[in-house]
Amino acid sequence: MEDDDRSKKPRVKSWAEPFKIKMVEPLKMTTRAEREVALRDAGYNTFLLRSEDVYIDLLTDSGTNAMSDRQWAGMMLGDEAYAGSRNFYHLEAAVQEIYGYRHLVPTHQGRGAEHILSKILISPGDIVPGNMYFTTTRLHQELAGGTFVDVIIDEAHDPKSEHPFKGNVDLVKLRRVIDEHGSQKIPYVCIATTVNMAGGQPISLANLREVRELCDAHGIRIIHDPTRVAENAYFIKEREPGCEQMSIAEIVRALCDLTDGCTMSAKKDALVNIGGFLALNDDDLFDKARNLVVVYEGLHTYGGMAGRDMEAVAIGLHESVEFEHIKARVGQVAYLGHKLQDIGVPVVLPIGGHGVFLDALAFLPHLDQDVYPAQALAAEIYLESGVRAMERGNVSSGRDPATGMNRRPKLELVRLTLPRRVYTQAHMDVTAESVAEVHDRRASVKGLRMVYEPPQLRFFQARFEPIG
Ligand code: P71
Repeated sequence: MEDDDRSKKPRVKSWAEPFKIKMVEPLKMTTRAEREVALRDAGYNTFLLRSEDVYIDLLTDSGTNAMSDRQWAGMMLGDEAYAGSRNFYHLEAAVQEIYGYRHLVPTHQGRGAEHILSKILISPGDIVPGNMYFTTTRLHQELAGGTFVDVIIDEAHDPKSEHPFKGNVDLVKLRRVIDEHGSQKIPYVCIATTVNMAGGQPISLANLREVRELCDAHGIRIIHDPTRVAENAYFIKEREPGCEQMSIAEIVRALCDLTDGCTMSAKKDALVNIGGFLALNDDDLFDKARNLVVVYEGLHTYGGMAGRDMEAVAIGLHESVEFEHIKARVGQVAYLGHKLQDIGVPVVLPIGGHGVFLDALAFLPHLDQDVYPAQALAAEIYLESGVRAMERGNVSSGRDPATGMNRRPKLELVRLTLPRRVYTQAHMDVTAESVAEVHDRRASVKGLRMVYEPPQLRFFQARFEPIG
């Protein structure tokens, strides 16, 4: 009888990570008193904490991934020749096969590629439209004399909107920018897959096709930021009509094929600890990039990476488009996100590809944006449990160069970012419980005053003091 009952129950189909763990790194537990000292010493900025004082490190998914045994084996095959390293040719072949771009210029990480691209393509007075800013990308555009203009759909700025493709470009906004400034002033449109600052939100293939058509009509290039393109491809497979049967690799290739080149931080999707590249289809641009990379990064066959690093990136790129890998990766983020949502913590919806983003304005409605609620919330979560998160709000957004005022972005977020293949489901449970504890006493969380402010990318080194 009992057996019959059980057989009528719907079966839950569990899934698990497509790997087992071969090497472990012990974590240090700290007391609240130790964390109070560490946080004060760090000026209430989680970027300034020592990693040793952190229990679960969700600061970033950048360079914090666990490499596979195949990648480690590849490291042993590093060809550390100054010129013409074998590993460069492996990486070139991987980029050509997986992304489809013709020419590769290696760089030490993503911002190295952004620097070179911005110097080549942007002239003072130029306009660079994009689907939301990223901190380093926008800074390099500005340093080259350009101005970034946000053309992402409005829903991206609304943490509650459940639009399935919050990374989409608003074609009306883009058309307006082209009409206003003229195509000669627009060296390229910058398209990120997935959009980090919007909460890890994807762009659809259909939308990118429309962007391509519009850009073709005006002779404007599209430069892709594929730093997390595999996560974007997974969301397309799950959500975009007509794409259910496509493989992750096919979707990644389809996205890249709609663009003219890319600046890539290999520290995310490519499952390594360091690396990046610029890839271009145009022969002349490639020539210019190759000339500049030797000035700023290193010879054009290593660009700041060791041979072994390039080998690990080449192997990691192949692993990044494996379905079971990306399903588990995005699935773990969703697990944490839904757990927080169930507790009643305000999170950006839909849950993103690389992390769960807490809505600090909804979490701490008693704090004005100029006392940095997201910074204060990240500090409080660390204090609670040793979980390290990252501010992605008013501090990250910086000051408007024209007015000198804080930009006060619509999104005031704390990012709980998951390194790939590093933490377990139990770590996610502990994280959710820690955030829930802070949520219970949220009314007592106080704001912060900035007491040291660097002129550029201030979030990295800024220091704060509690108010009151
Ligand atoms: C992230 C990072 C690393 C980071 C960078 C700046 C501030 C805080 C943390 C880096 C990206 C990225 C995208 C979409 C280019 C870069 C730069 N992200 N594009 O999210 O997300 O790459 O770090 O290799 O130079 O923690 P780089």
